[in-house]
Amino acid sequence: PETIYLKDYTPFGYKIESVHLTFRLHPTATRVISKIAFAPNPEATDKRFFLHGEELSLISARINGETITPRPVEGGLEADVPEVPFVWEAEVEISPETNTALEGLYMSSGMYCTQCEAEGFRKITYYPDRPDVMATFTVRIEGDQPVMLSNGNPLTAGEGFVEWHDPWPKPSYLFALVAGNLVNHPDRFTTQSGRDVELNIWVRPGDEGKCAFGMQALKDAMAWDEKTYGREYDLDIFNIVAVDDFNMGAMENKGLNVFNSSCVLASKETSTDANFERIEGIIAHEYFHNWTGNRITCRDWFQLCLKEGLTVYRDQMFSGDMRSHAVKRIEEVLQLRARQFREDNGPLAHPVRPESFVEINNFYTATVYEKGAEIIGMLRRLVGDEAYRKGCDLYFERHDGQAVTIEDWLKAFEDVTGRDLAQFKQWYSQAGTPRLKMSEEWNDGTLTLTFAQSTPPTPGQSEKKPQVIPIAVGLIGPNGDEVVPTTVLEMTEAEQSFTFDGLGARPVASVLRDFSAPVILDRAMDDDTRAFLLAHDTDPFQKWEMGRMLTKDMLVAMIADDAAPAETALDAIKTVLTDENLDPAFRALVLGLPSEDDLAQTIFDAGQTPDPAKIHAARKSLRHTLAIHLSDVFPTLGRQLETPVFVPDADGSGKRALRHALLALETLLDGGKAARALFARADNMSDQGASLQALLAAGLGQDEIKAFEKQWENDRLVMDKWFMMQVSFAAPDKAASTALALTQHPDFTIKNPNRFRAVFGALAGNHAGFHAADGKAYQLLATHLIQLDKINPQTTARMSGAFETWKRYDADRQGMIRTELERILATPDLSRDTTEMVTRILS
Ligand code: BAL
Ligand code: ZN
Repeated sequence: PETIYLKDYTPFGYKIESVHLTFRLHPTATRVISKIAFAPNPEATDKRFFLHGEELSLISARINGETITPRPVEGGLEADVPEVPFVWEAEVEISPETNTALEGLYMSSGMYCTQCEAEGFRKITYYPDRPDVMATFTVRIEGDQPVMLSNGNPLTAGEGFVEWHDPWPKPSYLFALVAGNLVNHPDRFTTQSGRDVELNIWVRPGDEGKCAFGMQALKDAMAWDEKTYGREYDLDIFNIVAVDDFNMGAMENKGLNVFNSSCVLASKETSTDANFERIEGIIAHEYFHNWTGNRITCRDWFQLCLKEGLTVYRDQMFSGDMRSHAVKRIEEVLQLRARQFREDNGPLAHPVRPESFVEINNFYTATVYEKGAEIIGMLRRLVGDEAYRKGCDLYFERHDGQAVTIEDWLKAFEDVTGRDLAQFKQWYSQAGTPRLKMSEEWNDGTLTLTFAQSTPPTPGQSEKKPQVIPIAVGLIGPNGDEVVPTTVLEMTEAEQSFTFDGLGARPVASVLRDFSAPVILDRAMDDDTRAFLLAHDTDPFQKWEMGRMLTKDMLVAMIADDAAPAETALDAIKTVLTDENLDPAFRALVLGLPSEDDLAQTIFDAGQTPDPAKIHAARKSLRHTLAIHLSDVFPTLGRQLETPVFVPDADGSGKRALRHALLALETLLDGGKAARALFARADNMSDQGASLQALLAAGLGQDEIKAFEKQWENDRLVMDKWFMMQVSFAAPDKAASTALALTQHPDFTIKNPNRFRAVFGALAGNHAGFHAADGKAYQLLATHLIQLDKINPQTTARMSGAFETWKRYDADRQGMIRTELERILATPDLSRDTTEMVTRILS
């Protein structure tokens, strides 16, 4: 397959004044009639008239009313066109019902829907399907579906047809169409300038009762963007639709956001606290794209982080404002380390702005999204809050209606601050996680902190340059008081020292507060110092980090030489756990142990080969020790944390998170008594799910699993949890057989991405089970990836990332994984998506 390079970018030879589309809906023979007004683009030198098109049957084509015969070429067609403005018309036929890739126009549970980002529009009609071609769209939908939606505002409607007009120029990837038997949950929002906006969440009949939470999140997000960024909504209507079969979480199509139903439908009976939090964040994320992505879009797909990193950063800040910044930041770092650091450490490492790709769908990654968001956070830290807002304002003012680049984004901040951001820009081009080695020196009232930065080689980048690293530091005196509040040290050299003088007694430095940069800090520190910071640090992230380091070191020692858990660490955790001044959500995070995958990476980074079985056993043993160590506080704490009425807010979810963490430990000691009792009386999915998971994690819960299935057999989203939990909590030697048995269940289908991920995402996430020595899990996943590739290449490629860490493990496991990867690669007609991913993983 062809590789596309950032350096080869050239503008399209034609601009589009307007697009008219007519859809005559039919499950296997939808007609799409396009009428597009083109004009030569004076800024372009390449005048080749090439339109993308895939899996289309061309019925007819005309230029200025004259029938023509375009030349079919790889990926589309070419035609000879006038050197003056002209009108292109085409009629094509497509088959939504047989489109299982879920890109372009497809059907999900009898409903027509679209997914065009990144390059799905070319499966709908012939078009310059690239983000730098922006146009206004008018769409007519003809069909007998009760509800037929597209982007923009409704224009007219009549018997068997509707028309929509979107006045805002947009690229084709933001096009959307939905038609089906849908019901709406309506509401309204008045913008700060007084525009009255109709809001709807559209769902399948029966799901109406699961929309209220999402609607509130939408209104909160709309108000937040006005207040925080001065950004207002710009159409008369905003529609959200829930779709069962969807590759991504959701999609920000202009005025018509399409959501994976798992990311919008919420009710206390069916959704956990984590679901509620995620739904709130994703609704906000898609809404925020209206400005960061839609009004200002990307020049080309290499600039994906321009909209995604920024929009993730915006949704993170929104969630922090809605809930707790401290808790949210810890959750963000957990995710970043689990997904992005893992990616950055292996064969799939790539810059936040990649320089080449084969299939752009393979670059919707944690690096582009989450590391992209970290870059925005660092920029803000470096320029300050006020300049950040001014820079954003200038960016919106300067580039509204344009398709732009990272350079344009950074230039706004250079112009506002007078700073040179050339070195900072390396964060976009240099892959890999920087290591920051710190040493300290105390001399007569002066503390000197010396940092050395280095970034390991990544594919295609052997040499790395020093980056700009904002290091937030505070100092804590020996009595536990903060003697120097947070200050941001700006590191720009390979090695650099910073001094703090005029200090009375030697303080303890709290370094990388709020996780001020996405780096790995390497700092020698004993358990007592960590316990001291865990008790006294004013920075919640660092406070948590100290607990995390204590437990991680304890686990690594247990794995390496069967060491007994350290009392200092156990006591320090217990002190935090019982500190009523601390937020229960925070305490729950301190109680959470590093994942087995995280431990495997840590052991590998230390130059050893991780043994998945040993890691699993050590973690299990520590959980048991912790349970005993904390058993005397279970009853009191349990009572304090009761939430008689379920409210999915920060307070309620925090209390439940801690109660559930304690329950999981208690279940290791009481034979499942407390968990069964909670399962029996639970009136919400958080309690029901957590009690079931506690039982499964203790090797119990078989009756409850059956009861759960009976209760929820008709709810697809809850059944996804049922599939997932059994695989996630299966014992290492049973994970593959459990997954295999579940694929035989009548409700298992590989066509639904949520269901496939429920089983195989869980298998890949069950570290000891996935890496069981017999290699059965590797084989099972590979076999299903080969099957899925024929149906849905995008999800197949994404899931193949389960193998990205293969070089961490011993020769036997590496050999077995290599065999499976080569088996996938040898599959005839393997998709471009999967071919690229597996090739990169193997390289
Ligand atoms: N643009 C793809 C889905 C999302 O990031 O919002
Ligand atoms: Zn996004």
